[in-house]
Amino acid sequence: MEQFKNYINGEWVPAISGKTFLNYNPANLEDVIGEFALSDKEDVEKAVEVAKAAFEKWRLVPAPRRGEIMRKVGDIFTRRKKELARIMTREMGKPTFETEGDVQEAIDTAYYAASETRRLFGATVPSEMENKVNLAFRVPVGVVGVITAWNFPIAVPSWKILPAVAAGNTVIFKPSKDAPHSGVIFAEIMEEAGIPKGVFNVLLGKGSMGDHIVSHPDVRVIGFTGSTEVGRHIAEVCGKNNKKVSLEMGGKNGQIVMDDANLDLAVDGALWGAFGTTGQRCTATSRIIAHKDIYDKFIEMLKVRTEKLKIGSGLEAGIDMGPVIHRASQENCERIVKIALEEGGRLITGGHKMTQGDYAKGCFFEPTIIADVKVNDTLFNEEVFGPVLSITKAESFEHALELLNHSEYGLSGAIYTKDVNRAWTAAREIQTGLCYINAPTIGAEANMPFGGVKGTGNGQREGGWTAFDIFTEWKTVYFDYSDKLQRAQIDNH
Ligand code: UN1
Repeated sequence: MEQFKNYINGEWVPAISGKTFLNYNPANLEDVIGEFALSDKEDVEKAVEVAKAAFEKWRLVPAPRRGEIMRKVGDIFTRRKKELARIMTREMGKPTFETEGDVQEAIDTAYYAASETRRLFGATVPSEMENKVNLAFRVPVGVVGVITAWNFPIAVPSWKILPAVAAGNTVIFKPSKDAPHSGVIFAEIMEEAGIPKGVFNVLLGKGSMGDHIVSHPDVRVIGFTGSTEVGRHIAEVCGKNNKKVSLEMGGKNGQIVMDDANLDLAVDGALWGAFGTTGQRCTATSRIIAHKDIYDKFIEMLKVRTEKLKIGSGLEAGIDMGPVIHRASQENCERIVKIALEEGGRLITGGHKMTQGDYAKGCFFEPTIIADVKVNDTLFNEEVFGPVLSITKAESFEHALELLNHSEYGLSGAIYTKDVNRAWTAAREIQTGLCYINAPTIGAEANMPFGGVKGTGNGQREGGWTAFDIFTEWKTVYFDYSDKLQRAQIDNH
């Protein structure tokens, strides 16, 4: 069986304890991907020590030169895109056209980070005194801990790792235990691009190891994508230790379909938003809020299209939707469907685990639609992270907005309408970090701020120029060339 190691200080090393764990293909649990280093506290200590030492040199490398490495990272991802997509699909399930998109997002992020190293603008500001100039510029923070989920195993890590490294920080990356091979790939690519020893390190392992990264006093920033429960815990630990932290957590994203919408387009959007990535995106569409005048028609149109989706291993050609990530997730989909029906939901299609023939070997769940879901029902409120979509009837535009905003989360929201006034009103009123007009709730681009309000995040934004706010601090410099003592707030008043 293939063995996969940690990447620390430019070396491939087993966990200090020698322990390992296995990872499986969710489309076929008989397919074992490999044996991975199971890191623990000692491995974290070693990685932080080297990352801390490497920071002292890396922070002094001119940013545009750091950017040259980012550009090479983009070139290597481009060269390996198709090959990597198959590796990623094997370990996390989504079809290869999607994993290719995942790699493309990292390519876009790499080139963006490279170009940003020639900007990283600061400010010069007039001083209130003579012969004095005030400046503010960005400086790297130190060692950054990156902890991510498995659903975007290359793209989401790239959103954090590449701006962090480009800005002059050093990184310890803990990929998800369900996508460790992608973490290994990230290290291979950084190594080939010429990243200096210790600047980028990968520790494979489980959640308890992530805890040691979060609580280590020399890790100064945490970038996290994952569950709300874990994110809240991380925020507490970081709060106690005065660490910067960026959290990207749950979502319960809604798509409004108004009576004047282009219904074919709205169906396309719902289908892709709800069942793309098997509903396992933090941005996935999990609630449709449809105006009463098109409610029945929309449900019928969506049902017909949903039943045509081809389900199977994402490694096969022509597959629209792969498995969910593991058995527990399959059970969870089954549980939530049962509750939704008990609470009065109407099953339109799907609703079951797929257990016939080859499906039995994997973790497949039918694309599921449940209509007549009410505002206080469990399915309307609980994040599923699977292919289970609810549909709720809205009496009016105002009611649709009210329903959409009825959520503890606030990541993404969408509206389909041809009415420009309603579209702009919705863009203002929808309480989410991402808002789409006539487009699905998924599909963020690498050069724009990404993140959510309410229970989804903690006010930070990854993506685009805003990612650099997470991974830098402002340094204010007062440069006095008057050759005399000038007292602020006193001498000029
Ligand atoms: C995620 O699900 O964690 O906007 C990220 C999108 C993708 C990123 C999703 N570009 O759906």
